[in-house]
Amino acid sequence: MADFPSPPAPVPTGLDGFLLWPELLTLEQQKQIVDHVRQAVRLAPLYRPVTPGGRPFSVRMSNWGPLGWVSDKNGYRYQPLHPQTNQPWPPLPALLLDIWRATANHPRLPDACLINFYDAEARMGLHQDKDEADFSAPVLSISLGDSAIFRYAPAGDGPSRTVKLSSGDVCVLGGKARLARHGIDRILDGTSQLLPRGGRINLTMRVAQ
Ligand code: MD3
Ligand code: FE
Repeated sequence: MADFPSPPAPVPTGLDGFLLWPELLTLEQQKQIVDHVRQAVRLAPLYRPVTPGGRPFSVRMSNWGPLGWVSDKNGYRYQPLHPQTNQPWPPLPALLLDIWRATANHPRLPDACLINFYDAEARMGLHQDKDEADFSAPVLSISLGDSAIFRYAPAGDGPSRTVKLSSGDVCVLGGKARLARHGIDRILDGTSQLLPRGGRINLTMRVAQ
C-alpha cells in the first residue's frame, strides 16, 4: 500500500523543478532501505562499470527493477540483466515505490532504480541523465549514509551551485531540472553512522522505457 505520508513543502534550491526534502526519511525507514540494498547486492552484486572510453567509474553500481542502467565499451543503456551474473535485476522494493507515489507526482511508476555506492574517495563528474526514453518523467533520488557535496547547474548555460545531500534526503528532478547538469564533488567521510563501514548509497528511481 501507499504507506508513505505526503511530504511537507520542499526547500528552495534555486532551480525550477528540483525539489529537495532534507531528512524526509526517518532513521527507521533509512535502516529498512539499507536492509533492502543488502538483500539486492547479495543477488545482484555491486560492480564497477567502465565508461565507453574504458575508464572505470569510482562509484560501484547495481540496480533494481525490470531495467538497470549499465555502462561499458558499447555505451550507456538500460538492460534487463546484470552484466556479470546475467541474471535479472531484483524487483523494486514496495517502500521505494511508495516514496515515488508520495513525491514524484507522475502517473507512471519507475521501471529502473540505480544503486550507487560511494566510498570516501568516489566522485561523479558533471553529466546529464539522458538515457531514458521520456524526459517528462522525473528522477527521484534517495541519499543514505555519509553526506555528499552535490553540484548542479541548469541544462543549458548558467553557473553551478552546490548543496549538501545527507542521509534520508529525498530529491525529485522534474520539469526544467530534469536535464540539469549534476554530479557529486566529494563524500564527507565519517558524517553518518548509518553504514557501519561508512560510505554513501544513492538510489535513483527512473522511468527508463
Ligand atoms: C539532476 N547520481 O546516478 S542523485 C546518477 O548522488 C546521479 O549518486 C548522483 O547523478 C548521486 O545519475 C546524483 C541526484 C540526481 C539524480 C538525477 C538527476 C540529480 C539529478 C537527474 C537530473 C538532474
Ligand atoms: Fe545523474
